[in-house]
Amino acid sequence: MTITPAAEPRAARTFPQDFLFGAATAAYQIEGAAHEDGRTDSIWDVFCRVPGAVVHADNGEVACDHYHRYADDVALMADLGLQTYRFSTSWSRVRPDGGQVNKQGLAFYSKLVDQLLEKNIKPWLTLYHWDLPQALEEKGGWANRDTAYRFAEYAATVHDVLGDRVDAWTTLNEPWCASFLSYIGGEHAPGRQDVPAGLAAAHHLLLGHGLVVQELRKRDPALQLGITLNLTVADPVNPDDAGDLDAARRIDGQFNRFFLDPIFRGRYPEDVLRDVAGNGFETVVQPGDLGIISTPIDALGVNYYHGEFVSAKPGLQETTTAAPSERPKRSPFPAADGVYWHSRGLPQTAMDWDVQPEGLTRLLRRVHDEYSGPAGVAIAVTENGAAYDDVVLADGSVDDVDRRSFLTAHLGAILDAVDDGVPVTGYFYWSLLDNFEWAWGYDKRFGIVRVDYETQARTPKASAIEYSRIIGERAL
Ligand code: IFM
Repeated sequence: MTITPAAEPRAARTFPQDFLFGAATAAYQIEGAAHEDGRTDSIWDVFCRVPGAVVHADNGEVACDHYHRYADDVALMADLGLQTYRFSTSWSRVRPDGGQVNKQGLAFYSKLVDQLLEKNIKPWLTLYHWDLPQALEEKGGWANRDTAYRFAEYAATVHDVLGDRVDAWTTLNEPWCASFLSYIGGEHAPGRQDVPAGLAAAHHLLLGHGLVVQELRKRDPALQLGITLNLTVADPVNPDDAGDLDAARRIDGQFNRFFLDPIFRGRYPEDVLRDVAGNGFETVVQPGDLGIISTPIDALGVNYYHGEFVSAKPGLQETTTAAPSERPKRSPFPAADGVYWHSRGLPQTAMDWDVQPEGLTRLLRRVHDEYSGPAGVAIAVTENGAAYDDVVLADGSVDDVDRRSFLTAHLGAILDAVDDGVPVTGYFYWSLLDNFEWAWGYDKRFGIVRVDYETQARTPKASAIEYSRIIGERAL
């Protein structure tokens, strides 16, 4: 008989002492009450009415009804042990049509923040998660420079009411999506397909970010101010092929450096400027803008879902950010024409996105080494999560094994980066609740908590229970 030695007990990997565990949502995706208490149309309300723009013609009119259920939702967060909650305020609720201040809208966020604080959950507020008032879009939207100034005005209004209780302020969520995907790709609201407009939108979003940082810093130097970017690792299929290397450079340029360079270095990357030449971008950037955009911040939010594996030669799959719309598609960035996505053969989520946790470690290391580290800026992973086709068992539970392993693998990837010296201060799973997944409507479920859209019942999935355990033990 052979005796096999007992397996070594695996040493638990612990998280740094002040590491914050949280979950994230966004106003339009969960609130509902889209036309209640003075709120008026945002670009998403209008986009959802365009035939074919959103799966099943879904919209955010009711969503998760969080506007009415926020107290129960906060109680649920507390039950799970969340230490922080990332949410966004809706511009159309706070200043409907981008105009007068709406006290009822502000009162909602004030009550939400009070509930969070009562439960000892740190509010992490995002000012813009894509829901521009439609009235401002009709004046040119983000392609109009004036929108950046209106954004600073709206931010000041939110700060007037919440500044005494909220420390963590994020200006923008994923400006890449709010500009290139929305104004060039046409896949997100406002659904425009106009290259110069998309480039101008990106610059004006960044300008708005800088103006808000300056305004809030002036009001309260102790605030923790930052921005959240959707960043990626772009790898060439064949690292010895010049065309593939250039494809990876262009994707890295549009997703990462187009936003990181102006914020941390006060300039746009030369190679990307060359890529987009001929679209009037040089006339959009005015003297002094880059100084405003590079106003020092305290926190960089990194949203990571998957990497890109790209080539100059046709691959197996198209970009999976494509919304299932009938409208003609075009690359959401002028310099990405002729870039092809290939499969790495990794497991995929219901979005057809690769599950690639090691990419997060590499990304965090790179961003820390080249940008946030030298600037002394902390990094938090402000979004990371996965949609799966969840199955509800007879007893109503959801044993979402894939999401559980996605979660633990990515938390492990963060610990790998921490071990390499990257000061990661927190993690927000996307998302707390199943919710309105933009052009995909309610078809894609990212939540650790299931939402039954008929009854609005909330059921923590196995991933929520696992996350709760990890938070309690502060270890994997
Ligand atoms: O649902 C979105 C979120 O609004 C922004 N980041 C990506 C998530 C998943 O697609």
